[in-house]
Amino acid sequence: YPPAYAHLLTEKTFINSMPKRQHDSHKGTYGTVLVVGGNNGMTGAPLLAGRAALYCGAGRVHLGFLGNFNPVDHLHPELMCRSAEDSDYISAIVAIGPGLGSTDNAKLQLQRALQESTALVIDADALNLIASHEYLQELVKRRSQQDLRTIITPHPLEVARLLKTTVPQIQADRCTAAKKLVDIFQACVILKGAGSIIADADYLWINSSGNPALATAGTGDVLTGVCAALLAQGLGATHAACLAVYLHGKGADDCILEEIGPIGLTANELIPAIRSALNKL
Ligand code: NPW
Ligand code: AMP
Ligand code: MG
Repeated sequence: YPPAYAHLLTEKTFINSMPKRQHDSHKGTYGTVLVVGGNNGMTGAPLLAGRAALYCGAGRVHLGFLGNFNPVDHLHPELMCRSAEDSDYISAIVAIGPGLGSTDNAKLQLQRALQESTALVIDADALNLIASHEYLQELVKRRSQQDLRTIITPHPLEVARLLKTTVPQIQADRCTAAKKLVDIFQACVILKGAGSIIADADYLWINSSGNPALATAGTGDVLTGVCAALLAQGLGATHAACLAVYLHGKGADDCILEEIGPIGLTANELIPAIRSALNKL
């Protein structure tokens, strides 16, 4: 059972919670997202995160690759592709981890993201690197002392690596695991999986949307892009994390009800469904 202090995230939680786009606004108003990842063999992960950021309203989206990359995403030529080394971390909301790998360059780029970005989403291989390098863990904590927005988005195995335990131990008491991560990293935590948990120093929420169609490669990378887009549009870390998780699940619920059915949803087709859910709030 969830503890007494847990709140349930439903559609009602988010009525009017997204700032309206102003008439005289421009792309600069809605922030720049930089997704860092995509080592060889995992080029798709930052593409999914970047497309999700674009569809969720970020003003500009850059992708910084660690491996070989195609300079144009022909399905989404709006995305600006470079090498991670040549990317500007200072003026962007950074999302790091999708397909990042664990090379020395991956560590270096993660260190840059932790030190240079004003707002940061940490996912996937970036979390695995933090689990095995104490100096990176220290850099995560330091961000909270500087009041910089940080969201971490582990799935249960990534949590087990961070807390040096096993997936069954985590799943047996997910709320306590989420709170432990908040204590250690002093960041907003999304503990993913059915009934995703969002926790910060003060509150804990359990998401009501989503279904097992999401159990497919790349859906976590999409969630990372949604979080980054909401941070880019000025939401606080916890607000962005809660809304991103809710919309991600709602998009999947709409897909299975409206056209696809329970089997075979792809991460890529989830993205426009999340956009529809966002626009219907
Ligand atoms: P099992 O199978 O039960 O033992 P990894 P990854 C567990 C990139 N990607 N409840 C489960 O373990 C990512 O961004 C690239 C319980 C599962 O097999 C990363 O950089 C893509 N257990 C990199 O690949 C698309 C759960 O964790 C294992 C759980 C590796 O990421 C795919 C997987 O964890 C991918 O996103 C749950 N709810 N959820 C691309 N197109 O380029 C997960 N597990 O070994 O950390 O691997 O998550 O696939
Ligand atoms: P990742 O493992 O990083 O690709 O992330 C998978 C995403 O899909 C996370 O947002 C999970 O919460 C979500 N997900 C996976 N399986 C389920 C499920 N059975 N029910 C609801 N959401 C799920
Ligand atoms: Mg993932």
